[in-house]
Amino acid sequence: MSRKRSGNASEILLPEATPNSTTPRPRTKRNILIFAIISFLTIGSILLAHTQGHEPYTAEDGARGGRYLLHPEAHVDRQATTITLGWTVTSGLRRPDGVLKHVYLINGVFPGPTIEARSGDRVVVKVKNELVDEELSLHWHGLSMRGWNDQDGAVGITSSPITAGDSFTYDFRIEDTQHGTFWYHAHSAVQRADGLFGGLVVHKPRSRGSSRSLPAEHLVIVQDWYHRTAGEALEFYTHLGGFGNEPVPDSILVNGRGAYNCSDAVPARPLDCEPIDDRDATIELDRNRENVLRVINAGAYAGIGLSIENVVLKPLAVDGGHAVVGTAASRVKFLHPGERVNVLVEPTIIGDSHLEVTLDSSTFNYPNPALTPVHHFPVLAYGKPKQRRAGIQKEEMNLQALTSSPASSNILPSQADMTFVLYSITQKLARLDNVPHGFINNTSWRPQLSPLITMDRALWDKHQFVPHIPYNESSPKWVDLVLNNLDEESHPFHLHGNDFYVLSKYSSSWNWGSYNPYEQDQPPGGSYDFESPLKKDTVLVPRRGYAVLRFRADNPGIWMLHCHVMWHLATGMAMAFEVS
Ligand SMILES: *[C@@H]1O[C@H](CO)[C@@H](O)[C@H](O)[C@H]1NC(C)=O
Ligand SMILES: *[C@@H]1O[C@H](CO)[C@@H](O)[C@H](O)[C@H]1NC(C)=O
Ligand SMILES: *[C@@H]1O[C@H](CO)[C@@H](O)[C@H](O)[C@H]1NC(C)=O
Ligand SMILES: *[C@@H]1O[C@H](CO)[C@@H](O)[C@H](O)[C@H]1NC(C)=O
Ligand SMILES: [Cu+2]
Repeated sequence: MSRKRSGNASEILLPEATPNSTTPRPRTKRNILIFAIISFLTIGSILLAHTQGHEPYTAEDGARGGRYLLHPEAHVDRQATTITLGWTVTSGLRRPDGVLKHVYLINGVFPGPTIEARSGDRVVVKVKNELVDEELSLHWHGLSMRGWNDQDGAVGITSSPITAGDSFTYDFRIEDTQHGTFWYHAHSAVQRADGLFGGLVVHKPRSRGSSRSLPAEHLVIVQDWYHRTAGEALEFYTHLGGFGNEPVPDSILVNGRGAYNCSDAVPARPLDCEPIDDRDATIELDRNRENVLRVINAGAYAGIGLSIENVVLKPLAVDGGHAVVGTAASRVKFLHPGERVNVLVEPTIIGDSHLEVTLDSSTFNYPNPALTPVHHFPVLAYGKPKQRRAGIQKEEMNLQALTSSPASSNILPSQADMTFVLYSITQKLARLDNVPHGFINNTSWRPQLSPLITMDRALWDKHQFVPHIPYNESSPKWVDLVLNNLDEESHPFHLHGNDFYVLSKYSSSWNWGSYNPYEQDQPPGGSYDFESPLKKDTVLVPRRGYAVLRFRADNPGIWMLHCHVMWHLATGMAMAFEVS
């Protein structure tokens, strides 16, 4: 490993054999490149200044086109360390897909810098809020935050937002047992949907002397994208004519970049749009190695499907690195907001190709003529082809039907110690001015002024639904959540601070499909899966149905459970559990 200082990282990002590196670059591209290099060096020096002599184990790849090549080699063989970062949050006008929009920037980049770490690292991020009149808070999605509940970033639950002009230093340790694809994002207002997020990859340490070969790892952050601000989109959902119909996105971004066809704009909503005619590769496959994509759905609303022309994708792991069984398929779908999947690209014999990203438009409640729900992103391959073309493969892989690798569930007891039955629904009630609100057990969440962890339970207001789970260090409780969904649409629910096993999922075609184990002898979805339940932190709870989630309440704190659709979270589909 010849990588000594952050400046060298740029070399890693520019593989020597980039296929079209001999073709002259058009002026705009060169300017972008120069800008990119300058930003890279600037950020690099900021990082250096903050690392107190440590090598900064981060990839500031945001500045290098759409490619987020990861660096497992810089993390898997080293000791755990402290990663110290300094971030300044601002907002600015950008054209992620050609359409001008105000987006959030961290150290000048959108999406925010990628954090790469290994299990056991301590992460210290000093965040300076330089937004005008806007508070913010960051959440570390999927990390257990064991012992660091107050760093979880959930405004109103665990954290006070950082007010404009102020700074806050997040400080937490990644557990030795955690590795996988994570991300961080704003957990304040609706800022996540305007780009206040970034990737967080925790590499699994390689045992001493191990020669386990490392794949080329590519971070692929996929999201739906709105040309209006998230605030305006929320207004549309709650008041302006949308009235209960979730705003339908306009575009698709991968790693913060897209290419909107300006002639798709509709007269009703004119856009400041400049065609993007020259795009760098989103992914550069290395033909000499295995290639793994770490895919995150960082979007606000839509599920996403993925394919790469001429290759098949084999799911390896979901969410926080939990291994899955899945055959390779030409297309994988659908990954919902908050979910992650690692896929192996087989084979890599291809020449130049493209990544096709599809939005799950089946959930859209009205047509958006401005949206083309399928976008293509350039994929290049370099190096001598070694791998053979794979045999006949499945056409499509349903990510929602994956199962875990066997033996992952040996520790599951046949019965939980506690069972919570929950009902979630979106309603427009006259007493709430017919504005859609999300409810869980008749409670619509709203952040309280002070975070719950700082207040006596008696002072929590009526918007807080927070069942208590007694914590006993020597015998923590196994808890079942029977999460019923009374809506016509599915909701991707995320539990902070805990992974859970998905014991059952069910959707009814004729009734509400609910399950209450206290009233029904048999679950309508059949018996629970104890053999190979998926372990996750974000799960799609099917429409008119339910999911049964089992977790071990061994992590004291107040942990939020909420729908990860931005519009549903913002209108109250959230609650929490107090483990104490
Ligand atoms: C953009 O859309 C127009 C109208 O549908 C079409 O004619 C044109 O080919 C598209 N441009 C690109 C670059 O796809
Ligand atoms: C939620 O509401 C249902 C129905 O009223 C009730 O059976 C259940 O116990 C409630 N759950 C909790 C955790 O209070
Ligand atoms: C739900 O909550 C509202 C107000 O908080 C209350 O008026 C209503 O009676 C509750 N409904 C049920 C079924 O508990
Ligand atoms: C905690 O669990 C242990 C082991 O089951 C038990 O002996 C002990 O009494 C429990 N403590 C409390 C406070 O309940
Ligand atoms: Cu939802």
